[in-house]
Amino acid sequence: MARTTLTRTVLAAVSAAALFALGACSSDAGTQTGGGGETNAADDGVITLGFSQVGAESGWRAANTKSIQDTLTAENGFDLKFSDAQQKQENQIQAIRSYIAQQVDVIAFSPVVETGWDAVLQEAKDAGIPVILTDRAVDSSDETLYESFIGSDFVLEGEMAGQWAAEQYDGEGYQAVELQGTTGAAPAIDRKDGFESAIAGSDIEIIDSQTGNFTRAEGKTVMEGFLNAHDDIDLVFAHNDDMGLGAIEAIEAAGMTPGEDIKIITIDAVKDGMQALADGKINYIVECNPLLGPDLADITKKVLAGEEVEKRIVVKDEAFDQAAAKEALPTREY
Ligand code: GYE
Repeated sequence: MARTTLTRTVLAAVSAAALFALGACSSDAGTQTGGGGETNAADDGVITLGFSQVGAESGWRAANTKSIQDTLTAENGFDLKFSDAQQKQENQIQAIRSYIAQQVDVIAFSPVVETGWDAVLQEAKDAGIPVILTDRAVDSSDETLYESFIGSDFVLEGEMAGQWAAEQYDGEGYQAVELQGTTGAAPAIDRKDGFESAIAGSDIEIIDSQTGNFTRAEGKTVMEGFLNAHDDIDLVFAHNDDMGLGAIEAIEAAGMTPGEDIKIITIDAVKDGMQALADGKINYIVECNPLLGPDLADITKKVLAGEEVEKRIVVKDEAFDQAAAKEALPTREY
């Protein structure tokens, strides 16, 4: 996995600046050349990047936004335009169209859902503006619509969660409920698939599964519904920490002990989740690393310098049980 180093950043900035000096006409927000091919940053070497974020739905998202805003700074040669889509695809499409109209140098975004992007990505391509996907994938047959996709392997995350569940609980006849992420989002689709395939050989059975939209509030409400509808829930698989934290509140309100009466497995490993794991309220967390800013900065500079970039950059994730969470917590970055 490529990580930005100071030397590489400086080199990329220098080569990008040389390229701009050769080819670009002047404009405040950067100028396209070549009628649909290359894009150059402005003469001053500042890279204008338009970023359309999913929303502010979770602790993971907050850490991801911070990483992007802390990395794509003026000191690092960026003019970051940032917008929050509040988990709505139409807002993201609007933001991308506005970045195209502003002739930014690069557009980056984390697609709220997988499908429905071809038209707007084609518009960016026609305008000669490269697009970089971060965090979530698009489902498109045309891979030329984006330069690179940086993010975790969500199927693997679901598998890691399911494998641990099967190792720990197979043979107990556990009844599980699943709190899914946002309907149609890559991490919701992939984590569900990964978990299901990993528990397939065990006697763990998923008796109910609904979306909690990756938020703590909806995780709590959906868990309340599960507890009302089912007498015997042994295990919760939540597609992120926040929904698991919402489920903890619902379980406690129902007079049960999370982590004991009902076991909980989540994904993300952000601070609040790790604290609940260390406190014994969650049983296992698969990490999803949100610190994508440095990779985004690195890839952006390479793309603008005309360098080859990898189409897919997979971010590596770990997993934590309760003992590992206690050990890791004091030095966690997010
Ligand atoms: O797991 C969740 C967030 O796309 C990987 O989105 C991301 C997910 C993350 O809301 O907490």
